[in-house]
Amino acid sequence: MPSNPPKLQAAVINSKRLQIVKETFELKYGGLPLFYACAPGRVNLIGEHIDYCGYSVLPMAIEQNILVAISMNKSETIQLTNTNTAYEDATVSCSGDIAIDRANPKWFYYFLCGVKGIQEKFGIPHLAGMSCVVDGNVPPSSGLSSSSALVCCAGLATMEANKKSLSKVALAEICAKSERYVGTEGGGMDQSISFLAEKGSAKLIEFEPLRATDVQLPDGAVFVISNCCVQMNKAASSHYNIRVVECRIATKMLAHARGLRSNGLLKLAQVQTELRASLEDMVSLVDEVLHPEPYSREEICKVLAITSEQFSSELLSANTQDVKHFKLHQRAKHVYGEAARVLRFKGVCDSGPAESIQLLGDLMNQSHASCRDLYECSCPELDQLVEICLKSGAVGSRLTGAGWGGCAVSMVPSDKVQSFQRAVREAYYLPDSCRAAMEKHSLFVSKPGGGAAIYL
Ligand code: ADP
Ligand code: NG1
Repeated sequence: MPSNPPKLQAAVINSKRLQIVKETFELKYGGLPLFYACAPGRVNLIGEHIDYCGYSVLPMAIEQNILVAISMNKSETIQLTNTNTAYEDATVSCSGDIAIDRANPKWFYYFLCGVKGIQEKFGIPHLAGMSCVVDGNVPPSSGLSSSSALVCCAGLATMEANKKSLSKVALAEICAKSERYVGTEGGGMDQSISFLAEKGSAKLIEFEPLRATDVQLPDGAVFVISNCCVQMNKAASSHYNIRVVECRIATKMLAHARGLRSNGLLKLAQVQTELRASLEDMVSLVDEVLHPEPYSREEICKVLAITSEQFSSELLSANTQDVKHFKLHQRAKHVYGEAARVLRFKGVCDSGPAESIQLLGDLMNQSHASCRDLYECSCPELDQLVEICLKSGAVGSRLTGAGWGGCAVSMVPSDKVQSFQRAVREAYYLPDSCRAAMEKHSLFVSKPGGGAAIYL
């Protein structure tokens, strides 16, 4: 039976935070909110940059979340104010189609993505007006999915305000699709875990069809998140979409080399399915078919027998039109290898051998090396932080989320957590005044949290 997001008592929200949101709401709109929507960020334990290739990932929700206080209004507008004054107020008409300008990403466009997803799902021409206060404590642009938590919160709030009902799976799929309106062609991991998370358990998230399966993490170790303090705003750069596009082109090239009709194939997982091959076979196929030197457009068009115009319109995104070279071998090799590591990680958690912690740590370390060397989505600060985490007692450490900045996640034996945090603080944060100022919110233990909910 598909389940809907729970409706809980607002009293369970941290009282100081609830008070601030309530007071901001009263001050701004002159009344009390009718309900709250809350959606968590996440940390991905393993399975990076493979969701948009069709492969399973293994995240858990974190305690940090986006909380929105809402009441309906009769002004046919969505009014948004943020407890963090760095995010400016916005008022947007909701009596027609919601418009999102991807060329100029603003914070409230993420909120509008969630609104638009619900509008489209139910074909609602005149949405209920909403007055909202947004409050978030997920570090932004740090690989912990602050943007998706905001999209999911908005989707949930819009559903409730317009008296609609949807399962958590449907909400996750709608929000994954609608976040793409800001321009990043994400895979759906973040919105899925934000809705489907359950306290106490990490999840294996599988796609098409979307499902979440509990993964019991081993006793005796905890996951510690550390932020390298370099932010990477995905919508304002093209790093992310370049990788999506490289994987799409690699899909076409592998399908072509194996004589598959490649028309409907856009994801690396689809090539594996068509060939009925193992992930290990796919890694060998990449080595056999694709060369490590970057491919030019001309070479790709020649192999695939397509025009440059077809290449631009069918394979590239709006913000990758000027890219000249594509590293297909390295990207595809990472994807197939990482997909195999996710399955091994789940297998170790399920069978729980005595040496689980070391095995999981090894897989995390291999994942980081692959992200750094093949997928090139790390950065010097993140690599330095991962090294420090390993020297400070972690059995495994890797970048988490999109990368190019943001957070590392480390697996640390429970009895070493305090000495680990002390050592990382001394080696990474204290020597730099900017990092030292951010340390309080940048280095913390994370346990699997619950999913998005409405609070009354
Ligand atoms: P992430 O990995 O955190 O999802 P993104 O770069 O994709 O990183 O998204 C970060 C963007 O999400 C921010 O630039 C901002 O527009 C929006 N955002 C995140 N947290 C908040 C918040 N508390 N309030 C308003 N907008 C937020
Ligand atoms: P973050 O780190 O939250 O920006 C992004 C994508 C995910 C996934 C990871 C990399 C979005 C909304 N999120 O997450 O789908 O591809 O990168 O594994 O695009």
